[in-house]
Amino acid sequence: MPPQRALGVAVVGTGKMGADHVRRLHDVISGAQVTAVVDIEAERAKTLADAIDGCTAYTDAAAAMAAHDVDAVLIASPGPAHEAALREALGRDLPVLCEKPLTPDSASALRVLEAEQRLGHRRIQVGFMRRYDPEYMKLKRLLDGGELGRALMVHHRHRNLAMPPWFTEEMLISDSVAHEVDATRWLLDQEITAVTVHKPAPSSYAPAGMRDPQFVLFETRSGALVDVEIFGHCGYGYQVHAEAVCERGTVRIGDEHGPRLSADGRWGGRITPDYVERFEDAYDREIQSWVDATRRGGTTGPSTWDGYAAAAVCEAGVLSQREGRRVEIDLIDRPSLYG
Ligand code: ISE
Repeated sequence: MPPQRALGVAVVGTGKMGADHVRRLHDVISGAQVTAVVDIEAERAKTLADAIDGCTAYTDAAAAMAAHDVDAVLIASPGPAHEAALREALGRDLPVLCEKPLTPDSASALRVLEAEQRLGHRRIQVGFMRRYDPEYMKLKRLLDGGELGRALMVHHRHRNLAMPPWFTEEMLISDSVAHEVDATRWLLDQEITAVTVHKPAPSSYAPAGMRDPQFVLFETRSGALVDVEIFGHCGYGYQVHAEAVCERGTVRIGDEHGPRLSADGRWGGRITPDYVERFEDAYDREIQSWVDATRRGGTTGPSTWDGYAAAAVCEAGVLSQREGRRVEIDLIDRPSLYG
């Protein structure tokens, strides 16, 4: 593709995230154009495509990827549909931004990893957008800078206002804690070796059949301990905090996101209702950097390896959640393609 031409992007899956990425690519991102939207619900795809000049609606991802005006693919369909779409894109050597999870389990993630290795170069960026959040980026820089010494522990808090009705207890790990899995691996620059899920007495507002909140403990290769409070139905807003405890100091992010107001003898601020608003600028940065790297002919950001490692940790987490025991994680050796 000539670098001066806008990158023609097919967005596969137009639910909450996919529709937001269509808007973002169309209104915010430079150097890209949405040329295809794909959804198994034809009407939904058509409504989105009709609002964008030069955009075609499809119900089949493979048909969209074969179109002459599609240079790259953004996959935002549900996790179980990712493997087929990823393999199709790799078969066509198309660059991909794949929303998390890469795939729902480590066996399917490994198949994708192997397909990309057969291709011989990286084509996939996984949508772990917290790596693009300004506060997370500052935390990463501080940890990498070394002035605080080694990180000994990290405390994560991940609270959602409420989950959609189809959200299961397993998804607290595979869909939500998946972010802390990636953030931990990235921030500490090492793999997670074991996971244990604890369940306190549930909130009386937890949906039937779901123990909510839960407390997850990761052990890492260097012996750091990392905990995650995951609360699916906290009822008051969306909050994501992280605090790294290092040898010579602690760093905490996520407490305030927005103006602090003082009035009527009180101070306070607003809590964002969901991740689309809380991480809006992270998503913008993530998609812009994918478009820029792709137009330069390269690949950036979290890789298929990161997607595989996260899938393996989440799988172990779900097992721990089910069986109430500590579960160790056994990754394959990291292939040379992924540094
Ligand atoms: C959702 O799928 C996300 O990816 C959000 O970032 C996360 O906070 C939420 O818990 C998940 O359900």
